Amino acid sequence: MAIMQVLHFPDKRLRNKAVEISEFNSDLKTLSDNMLETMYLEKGIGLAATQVNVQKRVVVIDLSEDKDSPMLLVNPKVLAADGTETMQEGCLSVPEFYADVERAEQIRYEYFDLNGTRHEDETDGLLAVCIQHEIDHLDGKLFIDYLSPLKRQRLKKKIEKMEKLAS
Ligand code: K1U
Ligand code: ZN
Repeated sequence: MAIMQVLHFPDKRLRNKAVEISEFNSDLKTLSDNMLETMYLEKGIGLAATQVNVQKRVVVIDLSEDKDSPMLLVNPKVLAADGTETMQEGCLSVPEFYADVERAEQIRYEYFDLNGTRHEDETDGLLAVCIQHEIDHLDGKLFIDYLSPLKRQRLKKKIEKMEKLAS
């Protein structure tokens, strides 16, 4: 397995739109293993392929305390959404920044597994938020896009300050 480099905002490659997987082969298994290892090392609960500069619709998630319940979602899609809820979100591509985001509370979603088998399920809470956050990544969208112009301006200043300190 290999650790992949996670792209950080404002890297333009985070705005690429990922394409659907059509071949369920050993390359997909290698990609998902590498993404899981990277997500665990970075201490995230999710990771989308776009964040590691792979433009394919692949997402990994593990919400378990012991990090022993990995989920792989290939070509994930929200089929139906109900209600709204606001939760504080973070992002491995926007380190050290957290903000409240309003999303659908409950979702029905579909995805494919490594064998190309289709699954359909319903969920809410953190998993629903995480799936929506990761699908946004596959569409080139970041959680900070939901912020008010004032909050985005503050974030931009914070990042510029951090970049100055690092240089
Ligand atoms: O996609 C990513 O950047 C991963 C992201 C997923 C996510 C976290 C919180 C809400 C929605 C989506 C993270 O894992 S950020 C890491 C983090 O700060 C965190 C870890 C555990 C619980 C909550 C946040
Ligand atoms: Zn993210």
